[in-house]
Amino acid sequence: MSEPGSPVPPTSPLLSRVHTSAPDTESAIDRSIPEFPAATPIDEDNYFRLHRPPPYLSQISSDVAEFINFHHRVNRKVALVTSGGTTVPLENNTVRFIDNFSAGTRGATSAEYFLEKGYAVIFLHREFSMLPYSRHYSHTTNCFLDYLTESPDGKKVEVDEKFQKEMLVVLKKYRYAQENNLLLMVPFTTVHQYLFTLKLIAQEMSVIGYDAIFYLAAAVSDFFLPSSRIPQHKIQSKEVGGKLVVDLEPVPKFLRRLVDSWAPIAMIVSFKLETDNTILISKARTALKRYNHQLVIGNLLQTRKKQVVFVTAEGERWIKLDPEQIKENVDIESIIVPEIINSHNAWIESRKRMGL
Ligand code: 9Z3
Repeated sequence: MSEPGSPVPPTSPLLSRVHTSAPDTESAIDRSIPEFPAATPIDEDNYFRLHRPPPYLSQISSDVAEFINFHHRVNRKVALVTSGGTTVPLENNTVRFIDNFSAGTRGATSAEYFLEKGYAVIFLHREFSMLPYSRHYSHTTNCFLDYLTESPDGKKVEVDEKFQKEMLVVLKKYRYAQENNLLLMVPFTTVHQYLFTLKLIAQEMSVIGYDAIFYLAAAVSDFFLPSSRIPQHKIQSKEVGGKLVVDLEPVPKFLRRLVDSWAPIAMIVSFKLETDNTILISKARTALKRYNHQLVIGNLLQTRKKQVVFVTAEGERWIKLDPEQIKENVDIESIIVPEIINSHNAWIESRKRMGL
């Protein structure tokens, strides 16, 4: 959360005041089509057998195992926070790819609140999307140079007096997380890398059982181009007759495999994104039933920073920022995450009672 009434950096004259990241809502995709079925063990076997794992996966595996063991020894709970959009490459030597809008704000902000509440966080994020702590100064419409000034003697760079207080708070939290090995950054870019890495991390995390929470905020593509059909080199316009027709396959819905097989004792929270408010709750409820996990958080593209709806087996509950909180720039994640941590504690108690 930004400090209430904290100074707003001037928009650099070099940056445009026009924002291009939000397209015309009239052109939003109609997602009222039925959901794809949950992935079966056969779908899982096919996908992970027919696609080559990313070459760096063993490096990630040892980093994750070390991180989990480190926190397991002191009984610290671990949150896997996924964040940002996945790409769908159209060529192996990728010039063109399909992407989505997600900047990773939800994930990066939520990770900060999990850390604040004493969790260790594995941050599975789209490379170059928002990161916990640095998000306060990156990806904004303000240039980071606007936070800086020259020292009076003109020999050094200093943080502008106006931003000292707020930046010091962020810096201390960042350093604390770093020095105590509380935050492990794991990147992905493509949907394929995301899926391989999610499965790997889930399996590594199984040693901590119910002390693990999965907070799946990444915007994962619903469609992809299987490796058997990806051309090796840049698609040549003359070869496709001047028209590019993209024929994508549905991405298997591995959330069910996560719940049933990869992390069966952990608490799992997924997000459901829609653009049409009339279908949000029913789609979230369908996802909850289909994947059989603990919580779906529904949100609309247009209002996701101000309101979300928690959908559980017991019912649904909205969390909405009030006008005062909106004015004060309260992060909605500062409300979402503590609520989830309460549910996680209840989840742990219920698992213990079952003797798990
Ligand atoms: C979300 O719904 C996230 O809240 C947002 C956050 C992606 C909207 P930003 O990065 O946006 O802060 O700009 N994430 C999940 C979206 C998703 O792909 N869900 C799947 C689905 O809807 C289910 S796992 O089918």
